[in-house]
Amino acid sequence: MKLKQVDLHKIRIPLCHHFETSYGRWTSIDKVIVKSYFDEGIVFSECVADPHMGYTYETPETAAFVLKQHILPLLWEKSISGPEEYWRLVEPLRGHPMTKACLDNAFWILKARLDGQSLAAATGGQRTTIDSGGVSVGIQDSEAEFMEIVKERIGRGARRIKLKIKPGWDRTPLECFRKHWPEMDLMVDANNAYDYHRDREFLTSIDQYNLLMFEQPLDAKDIYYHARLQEKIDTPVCLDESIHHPYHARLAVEIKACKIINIKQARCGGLTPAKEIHDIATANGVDCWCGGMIETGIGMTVNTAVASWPNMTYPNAVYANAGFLQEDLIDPPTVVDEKGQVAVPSAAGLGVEVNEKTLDRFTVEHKELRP
Ligand code: OSB
Ligand code: MG
Repeated sequence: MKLKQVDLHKIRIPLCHHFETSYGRWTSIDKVIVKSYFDEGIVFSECVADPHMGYTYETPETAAFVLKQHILPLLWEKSISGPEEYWRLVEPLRGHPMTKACLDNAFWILKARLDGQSLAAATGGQRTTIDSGGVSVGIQDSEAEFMEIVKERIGRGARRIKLKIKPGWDRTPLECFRKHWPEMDLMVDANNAYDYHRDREFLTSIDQYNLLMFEQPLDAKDIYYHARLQEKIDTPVCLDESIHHPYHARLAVEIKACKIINIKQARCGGLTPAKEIHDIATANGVDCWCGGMIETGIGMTVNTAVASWPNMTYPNAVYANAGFLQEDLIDPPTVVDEKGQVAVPSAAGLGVEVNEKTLDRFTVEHKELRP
């Protein structure tokens, strides 16, 4: 496989409704869609880093820079056997997993297409449908707005609800939710907003809410204090931001920092390292599920392949973008059926088409990179 050209489409797609986490509010998504021209054909992939610098230090701008200056110079005019060789070439470059992921995934998509396999099958997937967990419920301005949005989600068939929380917006939504839905599957994601010492009272009182998991309560740099917390609570701690390399997964399982890992292939560097993390978790009795970054259907379809892997035990952040993004870029769109499931694409390669006219309409900046 040889790369001849890479086009970077910086896109902005408005959201139908704002989305807020502990580190920022979105009214649109800003991503880089990567169009890779190989000798063997064209592949689309997505860099899911967002501009906030709150989830990670990577942004669409750093992705464009690192691809041009550091990653592509290692690849131009080289014959590369596939994703594993790509990963060996870029792994020594420090950091920037979301940027590395867009080409790791491009190599996987191309390999799957050339082998006549779906991306799911090519990466070890074993399911034809996956459980959709729906979009998470962001931080709201009031209890009334919170109730309205939760009722709407449940009305549309959500089977589990994921709430974004932060200090000052935690007991309010949790108590409100549990008063109305005492039994429903519920989980929370703090996006590292709590401090083990400062917030110990809230953190150690979490079991009373009967949650499926408490996702990334503490700092993104931390694994140790998550282990101290997990020791004190029955609610499974789920790590997201802390796990961005297989090394972190090994460390986390060894010191029992979590019972669950949210596998976001992009946060880990792409499908190659994500698969390694999945296998480390499986071997150590740690459950997984597939999270998302509010991406377009291109990134989300790669996530659908991840969600088809054997140890993905909870509903995944794979859902219909219709009604959430003003428009999506793929055809056919992702659809959730009446059982709350999404079909894993079975066609060779990514398994969906990218609508290039729509891509061009939402492109705010376009760069062509060549050797
Ligand atoms: O931490 O999981 C996260 C969205 C953007 C950035 C980070 C996260 C999220 C989500 C959304 O939680 C997951 C979803 O699409 O429901
Ligand atoms: Mg998270």
